[in-house]
Amino acid sequence: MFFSTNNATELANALIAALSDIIRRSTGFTSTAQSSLQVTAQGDSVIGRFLPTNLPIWDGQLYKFILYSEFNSGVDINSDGDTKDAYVFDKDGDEIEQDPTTGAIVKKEGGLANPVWEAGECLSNPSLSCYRSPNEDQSNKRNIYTVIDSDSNAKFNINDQVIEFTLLNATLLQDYLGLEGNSFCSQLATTLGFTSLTKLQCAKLIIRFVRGQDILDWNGNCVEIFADPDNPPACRSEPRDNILGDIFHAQPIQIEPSRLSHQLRRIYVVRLYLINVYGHCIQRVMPR
Ligand SMILES: [Ca+2]
Ligand SMILES: [Ca+2]
Ligand SMILES: [Ca+2]
Ligand SMILES: [Ca+2]
Repeated sequence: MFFSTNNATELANALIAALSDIIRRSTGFTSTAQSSLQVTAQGDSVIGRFLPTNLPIWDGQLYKFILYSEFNSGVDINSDGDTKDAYVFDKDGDEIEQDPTTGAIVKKEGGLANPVWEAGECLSNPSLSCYRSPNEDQSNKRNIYTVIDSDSNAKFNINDQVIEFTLLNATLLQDYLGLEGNSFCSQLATTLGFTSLTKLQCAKLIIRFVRGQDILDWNGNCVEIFADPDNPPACRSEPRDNILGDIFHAQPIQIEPSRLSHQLRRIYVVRLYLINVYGHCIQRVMPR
């Protein structure tokens, strides 16, 4: 984008046009996880995107679409004389693209794209078969892992243990949540109507939030008093409507199962770095 200006008014208009273009582009931000291996084989495509809003956390989505490679099929789909092109299709088999104005992922022929799945929806909507509960005592719980300095050498390396990011491990996790030397826990206590919270209680509330519970009652359906910080009412332990948050600072990585491994064939892993919130790497495993 280039603007030529001769006076103050034209310069002001040019700046407004440039900033408007930035805003328009930012509403359509996507990051796509595709490696060269996936492009040369017919497989899947995972696309993360977010929508900036005036809410505390921006709404993020993680879509799975179908990646189709001319190279793999040997068919020159677009009849341009080579078999080097790749396409992304939705669940209906329609080619998709991103609307340059709204940022929405749409069918090229028109209408919204129909993804194979969208991870945020799978984590929020109990009526879907892909649903995973934010409550760790449920059989269909989300599997979230992090790493602690288990050998206490003040470094994170291959010797440290992966542990589940659960209330059960709150005592081990609390020192990794950055709760000391700041007013976060006292602010959280005030927000929730408590006079104070212990560090462990504060850590447990964060763990519940990260797992996807509506601890802050963002959907506003609470009528019960939140009397005991260790026992939130159902209206605060239910899944949030928007669990993923923005994916701007995350790097979705798609790891396909080995074609030789029957046991792993039903499993794929999507890894999200929630470094914009807590500075910790969190992994999630969901069934295909
Ligand atoms: Ca072609
Ligand atoms: Ca081509
Ligand atoms: Ca260590
Ligand atoms: Ca609620």
